[in-house]
Amino acid sequence: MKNFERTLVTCALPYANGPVHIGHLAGVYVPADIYVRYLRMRGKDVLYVCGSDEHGVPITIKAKKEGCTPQDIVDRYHKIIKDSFSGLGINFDIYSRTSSDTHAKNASEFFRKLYDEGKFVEKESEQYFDVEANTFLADRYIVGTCPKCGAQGAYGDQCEKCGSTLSPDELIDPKSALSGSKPVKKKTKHWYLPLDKYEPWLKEWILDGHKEWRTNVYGQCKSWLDGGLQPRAVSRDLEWGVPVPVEGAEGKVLYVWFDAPIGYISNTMELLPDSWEKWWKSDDTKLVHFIGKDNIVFHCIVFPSMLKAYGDYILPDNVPANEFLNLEGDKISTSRGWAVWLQDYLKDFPGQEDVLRYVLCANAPETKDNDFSWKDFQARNNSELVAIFGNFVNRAAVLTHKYFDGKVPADARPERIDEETLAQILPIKASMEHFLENYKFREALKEAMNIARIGNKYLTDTEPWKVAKTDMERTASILNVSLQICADLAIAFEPFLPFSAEKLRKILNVGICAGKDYRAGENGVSSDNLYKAGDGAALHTCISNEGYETVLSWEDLGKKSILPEGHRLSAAELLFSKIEDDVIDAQISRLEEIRRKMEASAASVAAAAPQKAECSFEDFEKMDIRTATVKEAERVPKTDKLLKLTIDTGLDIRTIVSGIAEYYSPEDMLGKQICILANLAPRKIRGIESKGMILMARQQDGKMRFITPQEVLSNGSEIG
Ligand code: B3M
Ligand code: ZN
Repeated sequence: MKNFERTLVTCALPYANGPVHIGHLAGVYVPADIYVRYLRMRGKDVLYVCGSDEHGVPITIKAKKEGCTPQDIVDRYHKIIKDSFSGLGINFDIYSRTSSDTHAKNASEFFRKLYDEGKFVEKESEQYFDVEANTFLADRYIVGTCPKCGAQGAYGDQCEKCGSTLSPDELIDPKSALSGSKPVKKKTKHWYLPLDKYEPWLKEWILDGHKEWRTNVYGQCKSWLDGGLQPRAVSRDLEWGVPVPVEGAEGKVLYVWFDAPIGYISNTMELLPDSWEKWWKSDDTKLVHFIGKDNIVFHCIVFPSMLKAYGDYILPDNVPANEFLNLEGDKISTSRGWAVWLQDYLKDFPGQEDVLRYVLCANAPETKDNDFSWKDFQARNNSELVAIFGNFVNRAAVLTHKYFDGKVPADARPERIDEETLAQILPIKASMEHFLENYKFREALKEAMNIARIGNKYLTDTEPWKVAKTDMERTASILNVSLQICADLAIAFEPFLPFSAEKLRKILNVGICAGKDYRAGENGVSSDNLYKAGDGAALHTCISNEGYETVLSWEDLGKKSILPEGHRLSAAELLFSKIEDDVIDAQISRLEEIRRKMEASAASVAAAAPQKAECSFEDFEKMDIRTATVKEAERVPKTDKLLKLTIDTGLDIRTIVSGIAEYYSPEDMLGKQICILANLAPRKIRGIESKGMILMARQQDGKMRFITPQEVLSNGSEIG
């Protein structure tokens, strides 16, 4: 393995069209944060870059819906997302945005260089155009019936109901989402990145060169590459985005998936205008992209091809993409509200940020989709964090205060069990390092938790509260060992549970070497100076150790006597608190409410009969639909279903036989105004000539109801 001098960690840029939820966190941000914190503890030079992805059609659609500008939308969500990340202890060195000037400049320059060097292919194609709105329609702007599941409101690129990937041409009865009109095909010109040309190189680079990538990532790349790559359009006919910097490209912008990954570079430039290049253009930099599985193709195939086309950029060393996290057994869906939003969590569980970090890492969908459930959340908190980790630390600290005045007692009378216990920790350190460096964060967390288990068991086995009655020297040793294990926990959990690790350090009265970061401003983690653009390549200490005599470091983990004899502790404090049933029940009932709504809407979509084949306006005009009034009504003898109705149609008085006796009695119909198809060819039913048909609506439960005008109209009024 190559020894890199520095590591550049990027996290997928969240779309600024909605807040961040637990799926995003488990997939991308929690693992990235653990990785960065760990590397920094090991003294590595790490830059941690993210920002909002502020272009793309969903943002413009949302703006239209809300009657505001796309800029209003991204301003709103950029702030929400940025604040909620920092609320969870995710402190990027920079969290900028793709609507920034730096980015517009950088992304255009990137495109322009490739354009000038002839790296694109120009192609004309036919695309849907909305004549009423006078604009080309991005795939997202075309809605229609899904050819796969029959759901209405499927988008030109995807059906959200069944998840199928679609192309606008496949939609049944396509309509413009802008005007509702039927779009027409029109010629337009775009620039394409000829991915096919990069295919041999990609095969060598990924399939031969990166066999160590996660199976899901490698597998997806392989299937794309085996399937053969096609040129990809890198421009769109849209107004919102980075304008295509080429003459004659009015009304065209860079495709969001072309500009967004360049955003990683732009944000680095913004933070470190003088030294950004060493992060992106030096072989000594290890580039790691944290993303969700739906972004694999863009980060493993498209963006690397762009970087390769440009030249002198480095390529990712790894792309540890996670699978998806489900919620209570169902796919997270932002449009349906089936999600747990970070901002809500932070409000509902103040002081319990780490519980979410813990549960999302413990259940991280690293190798397969995984599930988040509130019951599991509660169980992990109550029976792991509280009962094992918190309980151990609390017992050790409280007993030290009780028997030894809050000072680390001397290891006065060691026994074999002490050594055996402590000896288990050093191998844990090694295996945590192995797991963390190989992006296996769940396993690493399990190992950290094992330290707490070891501590808990040690106390249960040695029972210092009993020994203290007869043997203070032995009690001193037991607590000394226990406190060393507490210090191990403060080190091991720093990457995973930074808030609790900090609490624990306060109890133990120690600092920690948490490394350096590139945030501007003074030391410390006050949220105000986070994310500000840096004033040069200033390197800061993540955590201030001022005032501490003892400062822990990763290298101390598993060592004997991390805390020296006589070291004074601060007051004991509970690290975690129990989460009661009513708190969990409130979350569950919120979700049940959403589930009820989802099911109701799913049922209505499923039950609505599919639309019939298209008819022409002329077809429609042939039908003479009129208002009429029922003058007489009687059952047709020997039938269950038929009523014979005498009708005043305004044209004549006539007879219609109708199959509505199941739903209406003759009395129900008498005097009612109805709608009829007047010119239906006459038919004999049970020997009675029926002239016309009564218009009925068949509901989703199968029941029929006649159609009546909202107010009484004159009979014979034409409907159409
Ligand atoms: N905004 C997509 C997503 O959140 C996208 C990531 C861009 S990373 C350059 O799934
Ligand atoms: Zn569908």
